Amino acid sequence: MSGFESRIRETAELVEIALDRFLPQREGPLGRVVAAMRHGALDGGKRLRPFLLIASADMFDVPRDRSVRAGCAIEMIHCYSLIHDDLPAMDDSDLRRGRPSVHKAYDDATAILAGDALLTQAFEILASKETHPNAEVRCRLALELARAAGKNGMVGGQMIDIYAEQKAFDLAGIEELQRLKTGALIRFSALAGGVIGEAGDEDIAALARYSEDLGLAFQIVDDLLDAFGDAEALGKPVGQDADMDKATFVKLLGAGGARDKARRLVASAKARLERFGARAEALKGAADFVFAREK
Ligand code: GRG
Repeated sequence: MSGFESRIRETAELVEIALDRFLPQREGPLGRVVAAMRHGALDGGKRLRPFLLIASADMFDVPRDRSVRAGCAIEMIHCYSLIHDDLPAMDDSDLRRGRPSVHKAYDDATAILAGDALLTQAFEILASKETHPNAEVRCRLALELARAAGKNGMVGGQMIDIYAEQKAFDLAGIEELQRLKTGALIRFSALAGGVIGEAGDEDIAALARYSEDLGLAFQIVDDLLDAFGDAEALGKPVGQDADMDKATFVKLLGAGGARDKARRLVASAKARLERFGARAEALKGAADFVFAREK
């Protein structure tokens, strides 16, 4: 296992333990929504977003107990989006992370509520004193996450995406859609490490530029995996974009063109970190990981 792989695995384990504590099992009807939240959030995924947040916070010597809490908040938002995206009213997907999606394991109403509860708990975590003693920092984290997840971020991107299924988009249109749908949470993740580390504006701006390139590269690789990846490794169906004749980077640029663009973006993302020197090794490793990933 490479140094980077063991590092991302180590943070994934910290996040898993913390998520498990944030979601203690309950008895009775409440227990059902908690069980569905646990199904959607525990034991799965690469935990890339918390990794970015924690690695970025590490550069500013943030105590891990704080950055792991913020990492759980962003992962809860991500998991809520996956639970809702899998619903029959959206992507209608039966499989997620190699397991039945939440509405398949439970039912649609429970899946909607589990997603809603993860979304709200993320803000509860960010607003809690244990995440940061400075109320201004907590407030900025909540503000940035609300902007990234809401109508001018992920939700807006999802809305455009649903519409784009019926309409041909050009490259600029796809980039804008993906900047919102996938990019906004990835951008928040890296930037939030700087916020929780009370970094200066220039450092936070550099993290934002890094994560904007990274988010786009991530999505291009996601399109390549949907076109050419292995469903078993991915733990979800493949070929859905082509089945729906969706405009994707692969459709617009061809496989080679899409891969070249992702490679250029990863190089650019890493160059954005120069000001941090050796402190940025983990974030640079994350950029290489995004390019090389097979799931
Ligand atoms: C329902 C409001 C709402 C939004 C949904 C992000 C999203 C918007 C839908 C997910 C659909 C999708 C597959 C998008 C492509 C990029 C993406 C987010 C992939 C999944 O993220 P990974 O690869 O997943 O980080 P893991 O399982 O590793 O956490």
